[in-house]
Amino acid sequence: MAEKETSIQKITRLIEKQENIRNIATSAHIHHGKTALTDNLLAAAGLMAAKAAGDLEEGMATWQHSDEQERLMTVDAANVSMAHEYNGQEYLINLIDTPGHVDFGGNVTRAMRAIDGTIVLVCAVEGIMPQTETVLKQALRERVKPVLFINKVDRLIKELKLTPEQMQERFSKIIANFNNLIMQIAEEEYKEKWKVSVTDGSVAFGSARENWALSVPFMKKRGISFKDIYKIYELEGENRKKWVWENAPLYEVLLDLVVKHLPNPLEAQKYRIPKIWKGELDSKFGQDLLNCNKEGEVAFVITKIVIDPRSGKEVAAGRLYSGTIVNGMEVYSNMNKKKYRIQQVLVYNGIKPEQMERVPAGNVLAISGLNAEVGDTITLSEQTPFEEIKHIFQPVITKSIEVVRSADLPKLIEILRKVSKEDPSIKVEINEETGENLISGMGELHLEIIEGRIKTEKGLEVKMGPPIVVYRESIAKNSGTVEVRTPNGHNIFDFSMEPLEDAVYNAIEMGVLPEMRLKKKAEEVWKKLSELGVSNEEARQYKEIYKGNVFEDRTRGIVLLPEIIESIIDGWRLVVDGGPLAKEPMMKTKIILHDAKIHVDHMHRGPAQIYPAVRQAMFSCMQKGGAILLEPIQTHLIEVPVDFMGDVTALIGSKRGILIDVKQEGNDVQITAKIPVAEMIGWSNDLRSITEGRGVSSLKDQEFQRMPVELQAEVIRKIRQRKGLAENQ
Ligand SMILES: Nc1nc2c(ncn2[C@@H]2O[C@H](COP(=O)(O)OP(=O)(O)OP(=O)(O)O)[C@@H](O)[C@H]2O)c(=O)[nH]1
Ligand SMILES: [Mg+2]
Repeated sequence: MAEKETSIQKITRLIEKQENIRNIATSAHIHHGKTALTDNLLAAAGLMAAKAAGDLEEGMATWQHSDEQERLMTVDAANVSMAHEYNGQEYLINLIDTPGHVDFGGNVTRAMRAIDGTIVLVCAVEGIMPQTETVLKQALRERVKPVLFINKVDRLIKELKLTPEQMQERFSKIIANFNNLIMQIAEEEYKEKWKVSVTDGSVAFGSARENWALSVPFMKKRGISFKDIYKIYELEGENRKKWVWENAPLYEVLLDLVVKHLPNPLEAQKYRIPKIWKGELDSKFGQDLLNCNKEGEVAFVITKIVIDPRSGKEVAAGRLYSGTIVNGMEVYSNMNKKKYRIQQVLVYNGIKPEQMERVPAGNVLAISGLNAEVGDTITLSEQTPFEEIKHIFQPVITKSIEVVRSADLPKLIEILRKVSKEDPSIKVEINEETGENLISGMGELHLEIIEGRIKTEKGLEVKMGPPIVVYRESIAKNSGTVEVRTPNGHNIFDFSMEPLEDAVYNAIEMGVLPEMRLKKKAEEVWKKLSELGVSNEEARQYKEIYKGNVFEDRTRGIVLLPEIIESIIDGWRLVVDGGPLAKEPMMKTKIILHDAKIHVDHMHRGPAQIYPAVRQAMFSCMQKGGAILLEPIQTHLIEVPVDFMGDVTALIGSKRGILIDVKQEGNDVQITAKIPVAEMIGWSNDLRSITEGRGVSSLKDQEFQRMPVELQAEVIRKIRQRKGLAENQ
C-alpha cells in the first residue's frame, strides 16, 4: 500500500496550483473570535490537537509570544496554511490571523498586502464595532474582498435566549450594516459587487469557540432549519460534538465559503495590481504581475519580518506576486538597491515554517538571507516598487527609553533597530548628541508590549519614561513671499508657505497620492491632483510630497537650479522633520520656491550654504503666516450601561473632550466623543474605575487638530524644555 501523504507533501504539491490557492486573513474588532476560528480550522486540518483548539487557557496555537498568552489577545499577525477539499478538488488556504486591538492595527494593514480576501468576523452580540469599520477600510484600500462570519451565535441562544425569528432579525441587521459600510467605503466598481448576501452564501454564522458554522446554502443542502441550531445546545458532550461535526462543521462551511467566494491569485492580481503597483502595466514586468506569472520575474513584497533572537537571522514573510523563488537565488532589494542571496525558502505547514526548494507566484511565503525592510519589493533587477504600505493611523504616543547599565547603550541602539524593523508601526528616534532615545507607538499598550519584549525576549534591562504625546507643526495662513540669502551672501531665494489644501492632504493620508519625489512626467499624480481641484499648471509645479507636506517649484528657466535643487529639498525635509516651534514634525504645509539667484561657482552653493538659507526661509514664513501646533485627537465610541452616562460625560468633559453623538439602545448608551490624546493617558483605567469595569471604549478615528491658543505656548515650552532646545533652535 502506498504511504499516506504527509501534510507537507500535500502543501508542496498544492503551492503549484494557482487556481486552487486562496490567500486570506481573519479580520475583526478586538476579541470577536479571529484566533478561536483560526485554531479550529487548524485543528480540523489535523495540524494541531483538537482538544486544545480555540481554548484560551490552553493557549492559542497562533500565539507565539508569551505576552499574548498573558493578555489573552493577539499582538502579531500569524501565518498558517492548510489544505481543504471542495467539490472533489484540493485547495491550499494561506491564512493570516490578525490582531484586533487598534494599537496593533499596523499588522492588519501589512497583512492585507499579502492576501486577496478576508473573513471579517462580527460578534453576534456586539454587532458592527468601530474596528470592524477600520478593518474593512484596510481591506478595501488594498482591493481585498471581504466575506462575513457572524460569530458567537451561541451567546444569542444561551445568554440572550433569542427565538429563531429574533436571531434571524439580528443577522439581517448585522448584514445590512455590513453592506452599508461596503457601500460607504468601497470604490465605485466594488460597491455592489462585494456586498455580502445570505442567499449566495457569502455570509456564514456560528460559534468559532464551539466549532460550528452554517450558511444558508449549506443548511438547504443538509435540510437544516434555524430551529435545528437550538438542538446543539440541548445535546450534551459527545452527542453534541457528533451533531455539530455531521451537520455544521465549522471548517467545512467556512473553507467552502472561502473557496467559493474569495478569489484565487490569478483572478485577484488582475484588479489588485493596478491599485497597489504604479508601474507600466504594459511592460513585461507589469504583465507578469497582472498574470501572476510563475515564469516571470520575481516580485515579492515583504509584509512582516521576524528576527530570531539567538541567531539574529532575519525571516521576511510576504506575498510572491510573480516569478518563482528558488533557494540560493540572487535577488534585488529595491529599497536598499542591493543584492542578496536567498538562504531559505519557507512555507507554512499549519503554524510551522518548513523549508522548500522553490515556491511559485501566488503564494504567501517567507525567505531568509536578506537584510531588508517591511514594504520592500524584492525582484531580480531594479523595478518600479509596489506602493508604500501605509497604516490608517499614525503613532501618537512616545516614551523615552534608557538603559539601566550604561555599558548596554550600544546594545540598546542595536535592539531598537531590530524592534522597529520587526514592527514598522514603531518609530525610533536615536539622538546621539543628547543621548535621548525615543520610541513612538500607536498607544500605551503598544509601548508596554514593546518594553516587555525588549526586557524578556531581547534580554535587556531598560527604563522607560512616562508617555509623551506627539504633536505636529503647521501654518495658519499664507505667509507671503520671504527673501533669504545664503550665509555667504552669494545666493538668494524667494519662498512662500501656506496651508496645504484639505483635499490634497487627505488624499496623501489615504495613500491616494504617493509620498515621493515627482519626476518630469508624473502623469498619474497630475491626473489625481486635477481631480482634487489643483490646476494643471500648479500640478506640474509639484516637486515632492513628503510626510503630508508639499514642495512646489514655480521658478522659470533658472539654468543653475537643477544643480542645487536636491540640496534645497533636502534642507526643506530637515525642517519638515522638526519644525521651528518645538522641533515636532510639520504637516499640511505647502512651500513654494518662486525665484532664485544662484552663484555660478559650485564652491559657493554647497549644502552648507543652502540648508541654513532654506531653514531661515521656512522659519520666517512660519512666523509671518502664523505657526500653529496641532495635537492628536481621537474619536472614541464609548459603550456603558445607561446608569453611568452622567459620570462618563463628566469624565469626557474633564478631559477637554467633546460629545459628538449619544445613542441609547436598551439599557446601554453609545457615546461618541472626541478627546485629545494628551488627556487620554490612563484613559482605560479612568473609564473602568468610574463605570465599575462596565464601560468599553474603542477608537473610531484619529486626526490632528489645532490646539487651543491658550494652551499652545505652555505645551511648546514644555516640549522645548524636554528636548533641551536653545533659544535659536
Ligand atoms: N461565547 C463565545 N465566545 C467566543 C467565541 N469565539 C471566541 N470567543 C471568546 O472570545 C474571546 C476572544 O476570542 P479570540 O479568538 O481570542 O478573539 P480574537 O478576535 O482573536 O481577539 P484579538 O486577536 O485579541 O482581537 C475569548 O474569550 C474566546 O473564548 C464564540 O463563538 N462564542
Ligand atoms: Mg486573536
